[in-house]
Amino acid sequence: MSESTSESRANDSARDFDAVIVGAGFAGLYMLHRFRELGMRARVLEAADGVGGTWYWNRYPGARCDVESMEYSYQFSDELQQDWEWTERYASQPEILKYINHVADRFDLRPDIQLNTRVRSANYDEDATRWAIETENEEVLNARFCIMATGCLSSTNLPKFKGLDDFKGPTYHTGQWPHAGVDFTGQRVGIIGTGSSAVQAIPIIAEQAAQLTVFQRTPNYSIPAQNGPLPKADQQAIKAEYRHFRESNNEMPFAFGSKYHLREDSALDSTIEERNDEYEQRWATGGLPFLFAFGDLLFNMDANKTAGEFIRRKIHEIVNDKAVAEILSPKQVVGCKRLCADTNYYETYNRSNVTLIDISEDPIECITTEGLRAKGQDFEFDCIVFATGFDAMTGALFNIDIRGRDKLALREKWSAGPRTYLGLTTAGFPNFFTISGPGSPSVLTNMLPSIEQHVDWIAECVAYLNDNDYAYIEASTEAEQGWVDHVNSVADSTLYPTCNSWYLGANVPGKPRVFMPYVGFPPYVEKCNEIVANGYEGFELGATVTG
Ligand code: FAD
Ligand code: N01
Repeated sequence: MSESTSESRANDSARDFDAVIVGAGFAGLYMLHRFRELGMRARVLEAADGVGGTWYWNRYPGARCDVESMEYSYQFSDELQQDWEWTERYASQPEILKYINHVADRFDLRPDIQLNTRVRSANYDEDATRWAIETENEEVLNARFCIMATGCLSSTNLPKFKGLDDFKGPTYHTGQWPHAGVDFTGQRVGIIGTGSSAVQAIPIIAEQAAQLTVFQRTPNYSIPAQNGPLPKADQQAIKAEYRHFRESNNEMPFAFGSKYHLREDSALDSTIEERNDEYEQRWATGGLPFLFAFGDLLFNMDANKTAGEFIRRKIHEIVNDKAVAEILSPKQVVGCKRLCADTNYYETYNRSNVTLIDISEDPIECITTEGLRAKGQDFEFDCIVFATGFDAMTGALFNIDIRGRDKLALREKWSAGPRTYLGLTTAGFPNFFTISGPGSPSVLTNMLPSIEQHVDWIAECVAYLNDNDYAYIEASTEAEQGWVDHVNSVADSTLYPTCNSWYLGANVPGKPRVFMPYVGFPPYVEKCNEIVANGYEGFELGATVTG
């Protein structure tokens, strides 16, 4: 055998894996850990130069989670959850990033994580029943399983504003924030967008900047987070019964908040006074459990209107200028766009250095060398912040040229909207899994338990294939069609599809209007388990070719 052949064989085996996992956020790290436990050889490929995913990229001022830290954390390891100490009710981005790095070290994951590696394509070879995953560094890795842990909110949406490149100052996207941070002191800053990222960033930028101008297309409902230090005693009390606490949260519709009362009655069955008392209490408690105030807020338009009226009244109480308060007052269904949780968001509009520009009727005309032009007026800035969100749920997947059987491209298959079975698999793509993919509860839940549930399901499925000598698993077209119909019909029974949200792809021009996540975490988990109990109902299991 020539030296070069043996060398290339050695390289081949170095590039042969049981699984390639794309993405080193919460999902990719835990998936790697589970493959290791199965005694399988897995490699994580990550575009960034560090682990953390969302929490690596989104370093804008004020970035933090709005699911409480004792809940927005892994539960797979009791030692980990007992050891780790959170400092605030809602953890900040630096603290979450520190936690993820701790997990990577604690479970010795780094040797199997390849950073600075963006995946360009993934092609299924039917004869070999293997995936070839190609990176932008021209490297090809082969694997039996291809797992996309690429994130629901990882592909940034930068609208194609005319003259985008003309601006002479720096521009920043909240989802790709410079690691060194940005000092806005004395600067004239323009910010576009008023979603969750902007709602967190605006109060802090306003404290630094000489002048902050906010361009708002659609106002969002925001509830005060009521963040603060997490008392040690509270943390200890949860740790003393962590398993029970996790179990109760996993029974909640959004996989969090079991310590807050989830009312089941209709908002319309209470008197106006009772209702307002309830909303007042929820406002004082803070954050997303506001939506637990009544059982029908996301199902009954009249019930939802009562919550909308309450929040609008609050905005008018907080914001001194009536005209500004009116512009900030959303008209859509509460919760239909993701509810925000803030610290001093509405209060910030009382500052003399903050100006709100309503662009709901007049879109931004163009970016100019000095700033931007909107409503026939030229605005001058030292820098511009784009808080314009993400091409959610499908964006990161479509950035990769993924091809299954017969070279079918995922982009083509999903051109009219994503089609999955359980949000985990898609017909025509054997041994290909998406963690928190479209058609799963994902972004409608506390994503940590959703991610762990997906990873555990995939790991158990892989173990089942191994134990029973199956070469591959693939969703059937019929099962997939049934699931897509079910996802749509559940969504249509709610108020979610009534406004232009990123859940529907409405924030990205040209994206098909399809409600992508699945509403209902506990029934979903039951369904996943039932499918397994029925011998992977709805899947085709391919037998191994022996010899
Ligand atoms: P990500 O963390 O998005 O990781 C995906 C990784 O894949 C990224 O590192 C990316 O670089 C990598 N990747 C993508 N494409 C490629 C490619 N082609 N090649 C190589 N690598 C690639 N959820 C909650 O439940 N509660 C919260 O409070 C909350 N707050 C959030 C705040 C912000 C600012 C944002 C943006 C999201 C928030 N989320 C929250 C959702 C959050 O995305 C998830 O909770 C979770 O972090 C997702 O983890 P993940 O591993 O699935 O994906
Ligand atoms: O993005 P968004 P985000 N011209 O899509 C506007 C999670 N998250 O980064 O509403 C002008 O919500 C757009 O306007 P409109 C959370 O799941 C969580 O803020 O489309 N404006 C909107 O105001 C969240 O939902 C936290 O009319 C344009 C804004 O940009 C998700 O990530 C924190 C425009 C984008 O808002 C995304 O949040 C941060 C245009 N052409 C993020 N295009 C927590 O607190 C878009 N906009 C946990």
